[in-house]
Amino acid sequence: MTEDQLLDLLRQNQSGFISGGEMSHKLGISRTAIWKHIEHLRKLGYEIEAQPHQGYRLVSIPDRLIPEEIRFGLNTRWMGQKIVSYEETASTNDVAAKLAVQGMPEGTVVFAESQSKGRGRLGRAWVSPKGKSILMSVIFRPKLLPNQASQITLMSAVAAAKAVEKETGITSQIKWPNDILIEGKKIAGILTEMQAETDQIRYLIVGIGMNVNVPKEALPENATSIHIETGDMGQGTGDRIRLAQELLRQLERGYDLLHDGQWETVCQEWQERSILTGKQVNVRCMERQIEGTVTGLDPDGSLLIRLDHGLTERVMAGDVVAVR
Ligand code: BT5
Repeated sequence: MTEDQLLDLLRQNQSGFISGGEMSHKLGISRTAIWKHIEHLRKLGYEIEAQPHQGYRLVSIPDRLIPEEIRFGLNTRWMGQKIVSYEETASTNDVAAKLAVQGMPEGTVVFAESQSKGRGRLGRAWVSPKGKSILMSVIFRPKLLPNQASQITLMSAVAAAKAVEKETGITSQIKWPNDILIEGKKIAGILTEMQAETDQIRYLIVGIGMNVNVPKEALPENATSIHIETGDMGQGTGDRIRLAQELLRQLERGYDLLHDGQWETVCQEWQERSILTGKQVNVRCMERQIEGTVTGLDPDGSLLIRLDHGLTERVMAGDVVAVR
């Protein structure tokens, strides 16, 4: 894409200026076309200085999850080949579902700077002040049975935890099924939604909300953000972008593992981070409360709970309401 190439030229010459003539020659487009692209990039939030007789210089990039920035240095094979981004939308999961119905491929990603109806499970709200979080949804078309879909949620939880670890050095934990925690406080949540027939998943959307630069006062109790945890990190332009890119790389890796039949590897990475394994828990599952000790994960992604009288129960979905 010409605009990406133009941005690359600006990036390569960031310490000085590059003339309109040189860019026009290298990209094979007119100087007027160059100027139009520069104007478009400025509208996206790129600060580009222009000097007569010298040309253009990239001063700063926008702190926005836009395709131009996510694509740069992403290095994935199939994840994020198509990226759509919004300043505001109701819910990125809804946009992704619409795109999936229209036939968009696996790995299509939707980002938003804010959501007017961001949601968690069971109609709960997801809070996100504008431009401070990662709000994204990914389209998958897994060759799994609908009752194995939680494998994807758990894989995504591992991906989110690993991305946080890699980019910030902070250890995070996973609370089944979909919470990522730092020191017991929620930093990210995952909402998996799908369209399926009895024996086939048509598409599955993984929505991830991650608090990056969100201040404490904008979050519910028991929540935290990368900025709160690290103090200095998460401030600068680019951190959300780097985190989002790592998240996409980890999702690609995890999904490939599942695709290659390596659930055991994903499961092990999950167990290493699970705060529930070995704990006495109380799980609310539909109308029931189940109490017992968490022993691990079933290959379909269910939580295995050994009840006090010795039998093991598999819990497909629910909320852990108490941990001891
Ligand atoms: C979740 O639900 O944790 C899944 C959240 C998924 C959000 C993403 S954002 C992109 C995509 N588009 C959407 O519309 N959704 C997805 P659940 O386990 O039900 O947790 C919801 C609960 O987490 C709420 O009831 C609050 O208590 C808490 N919560 C809300 N906003 C939060 C935040 N920013 N950080 C931490 N906790 C939050």
